[in-house]
Amino acid sequence: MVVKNPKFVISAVCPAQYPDSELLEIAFAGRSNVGKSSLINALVGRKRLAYSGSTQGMTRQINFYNLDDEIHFVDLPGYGYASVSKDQKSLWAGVIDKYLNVRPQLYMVILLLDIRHNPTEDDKNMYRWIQASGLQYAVVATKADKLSKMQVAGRLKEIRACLNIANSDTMIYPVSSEKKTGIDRLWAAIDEVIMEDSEA
Ligand SMILES: Nc1nc2c(ncn2[C@@H]2O[C@H](COP(=O)(O)OP(=O)(O)OP(=O)(O)O)[C@@H](O)[C@H]2O)c(=O)[nH]1
Ligand SMILES: [Mg+2]
Repeated sequence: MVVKNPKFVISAVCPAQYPDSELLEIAFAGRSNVGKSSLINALVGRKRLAYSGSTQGMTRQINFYNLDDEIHFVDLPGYGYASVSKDQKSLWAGVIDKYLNVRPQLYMVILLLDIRHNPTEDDKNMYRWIQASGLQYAVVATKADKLSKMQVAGRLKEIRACLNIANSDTMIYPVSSEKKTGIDRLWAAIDEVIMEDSEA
């Protein structure tokens, strides 16, 4: 979709604070610093709608964005952020798990992986959870601008192997929020999923 008017709705940590709305939600999940907020900005064509930055743990709450009253984008806090206390970590994990498990509006999860690194145990768990959930999903490899085209192909292969993704089924979409590459292709994939739903 071409987003005309993306708007921040609310930051939430518990279900009572989630927006009271029937709009379907697409959530962005992934490790801290992987580029979730930057990808949301790239997809909606705004520089600073979602709060992003080089300090890990920029997004500490669940941020909801309304896209033209058609859909909500949901920016989740990152998991696996090393430099916080154990208590803080389990608090954030709780915020993410709660959202994923109780929100009927949740329709699709975009799982982000840094193209330069192999998926961590947290990533693998998240991928397995998404698959088991029956939700729609897409896997995205971020920061593709940091590698050459040749390297991108090699890394995608490696990531597929780590996640046990057989060649034909799931696509992994390489993107660069910085250079805006792969964004149109990811939108096409999202649109296809939304379209399927409205036809069903
Ligand atoms: N080179 C490059 N840097 C990127 C890209 N996407 C994000 N970054 C950088 O990576 C850092 C983290 O980006 P964020 O979008 O804040 O990451 P996040 O996943 O939202 O992080 P948390 O909110 O901490 O979970 C920032 O310094 C971004 O500028 C990209 O496509 N290319
Ligand atoms: Mg963020």
